[in-house]
Amino acid sequence: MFVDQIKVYARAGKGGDGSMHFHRGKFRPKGGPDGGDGGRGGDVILRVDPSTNSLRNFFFNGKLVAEDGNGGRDNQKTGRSGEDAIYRVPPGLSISRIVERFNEETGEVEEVAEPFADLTEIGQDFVLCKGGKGGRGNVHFKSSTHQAPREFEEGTPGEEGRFHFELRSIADVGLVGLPNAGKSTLLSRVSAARPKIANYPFTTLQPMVGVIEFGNFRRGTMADIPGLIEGASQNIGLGHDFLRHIMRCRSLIFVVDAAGSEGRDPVADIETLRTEVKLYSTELSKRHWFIVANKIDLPEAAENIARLKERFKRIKLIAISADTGEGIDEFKTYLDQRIGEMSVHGTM
Ligand SMILES: Nc1nc2c(ncn2[C@@H]2O[C@H](COP(=O)(O)OP(=O)(O)OP(=O)(O)O)[C@@H](O)[C@H]2O)c(=O)[nH]1
Ligand SMILES: [Mg+2]
Repeated sequence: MFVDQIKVYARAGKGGDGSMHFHRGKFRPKGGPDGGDGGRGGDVILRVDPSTNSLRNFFFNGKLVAEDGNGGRDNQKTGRSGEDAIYRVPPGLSISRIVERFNEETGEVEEVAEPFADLTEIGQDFVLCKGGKGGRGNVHFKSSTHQAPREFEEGTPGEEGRFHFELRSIADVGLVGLPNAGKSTLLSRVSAARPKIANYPFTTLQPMVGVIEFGNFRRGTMADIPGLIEGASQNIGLGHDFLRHIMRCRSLIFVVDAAGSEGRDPVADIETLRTEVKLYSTELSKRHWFIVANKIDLPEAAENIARLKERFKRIKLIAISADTGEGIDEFKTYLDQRIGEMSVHGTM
């Protein structure tokens, strides 16, 4: 299951109370105050980590709680601090705080989601809820006229709240294909992105997103994703990592080497890719997709394209050469139109 939005409750640790204590030595039964301070409460921290790519860790419980600080101790010792609770979240997490607000028109209290933070920077630590401060012990309340203070402070509560987590998509379209199909070449052809291109499999190991300008201020985003191989849905060839990136694309382009280089069969290639996507997630397999038949500059392509059209009759197919630029105008026109429809309907 792919969880891309969820409500959570988070509470940071309470600060420990200050201590009320008087020193008791062997020969000084009534010593001065020596109650130490309480320790601070732990923070609830979100750590942006690209190796996680869903919110499913939060799904079963939905509670993010950090440890309370310990109370102060005698001999002016500070209580132990509560431990921070660190949760790993995927990049692109958008957080709103759920607050209650009085609606003057309806006269009712209603819940609204206020934008709170967008976490995009990899490795970033974001304090969602700050831990409470430890209270001061009675040693701090001593003065020349007040030798035996019984005052101490309580620790302050940690911040708490309810939040809405939502995982934003990384791109309008994602390029899905076997290694060497020409995905990176296509991205570099239509955007300013400069992914590495080479004649060996798994050249691309991290997704890269490029912006495509369609003119008239219209633009779209396209993600180049590492190649999938047979068995990807069982994590062969790092398949799970790559499929998780594909999950974050609103629609998919299946890129195939139409020339069938190295003895490949483009029809079988698309079938393999569709199978892997479906095995990984039925939701993903229902997303809008179309085929880009690449490498039409090579003579073997024509016959294969006829076979592809025959096998995938109802699927849009655009034939291109990412290398020479042939067919790229048609590709961009179609993509512009699809992305436009997507923003109207919310989905393709
Ligand atoms: N003849 C021809 N070669 C192409 C075309 N597009 C890409 N290639 C070549 O195919 C090889 C693979 O291209 P890439 O763009 O790196 O392929 P990729 O799909 O990104 O591969 P991975 O990152 O390994 O998944 C390179 O040698 C490209 O020059 C094309 O339209 N025609
Ligand atoms: Mg590549």
